[in-house]
Amino acid sequence: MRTPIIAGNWKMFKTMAEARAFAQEAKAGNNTSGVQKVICAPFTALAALKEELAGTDIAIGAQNMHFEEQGAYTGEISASMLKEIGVDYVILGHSERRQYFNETDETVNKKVVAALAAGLVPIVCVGESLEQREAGETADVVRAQTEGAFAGVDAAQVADTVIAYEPIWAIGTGKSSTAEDANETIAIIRSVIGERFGQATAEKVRIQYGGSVKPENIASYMAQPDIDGALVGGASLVADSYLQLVAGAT
Ligand code: G2H
Repeated sequence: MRTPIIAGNWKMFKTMAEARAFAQEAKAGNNTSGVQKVICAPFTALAALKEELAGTDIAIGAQNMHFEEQGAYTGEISASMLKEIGVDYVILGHSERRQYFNETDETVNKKVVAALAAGLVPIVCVGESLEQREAGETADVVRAQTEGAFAGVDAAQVADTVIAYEPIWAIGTGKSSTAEDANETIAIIRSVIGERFGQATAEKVRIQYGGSVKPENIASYMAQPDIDGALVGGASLVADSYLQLVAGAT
């Protein structure tokens, strides 16, 4: 059995003070077990969030990192810098980064390799655009992104990563994919992992759905056999809402 994982993706929201306030509320109401909880915050809020969440089972994650260990890369952050402040997860290849910051399957792959080498768990995002979906290309797109992201990675390491299937047309739009459609694509991603890395890896790797997930619809996704949790943007910004999502994942 795979432990469900509910990861908040705060994107470019919340100051350090706001992150502390969230953490205090989340800590006070955190009474669901059996779900892995992660908050992926902006870099500037990570240390404060870690401090506030010390002693809880809520882990912290970053939303990006550079693939090099160090160097003349102005404005960038490395995996070991994240690890040093207690970060355990890192979102890689989110569609917003692919769209606005020129991330490619190749850079995502380099980041996956670097994150794993530093002991971070990558949350690798894949997903098709509306145009690709309408052209019937969903399976090909998620296959290429999945194979690209994990090229050259050991099966044992792939098994411990998290994949987030986020159809681009469902992100922040209020238009969520139906649970059945999301499950169908997630099953394709799982079969790609199986072909490349073996059945045991496919059964172990956790695959989340992401895109307009809310407390009201989380249960429908969790009822699907291949969906192991959610990567949640907007609805993860309020502590009570995040905790409802966690409760809905059990
Ligand atoms: C998709 C998701 C979080 P939202 O990007 O990764 O955001 O839940 O706001 O659609």
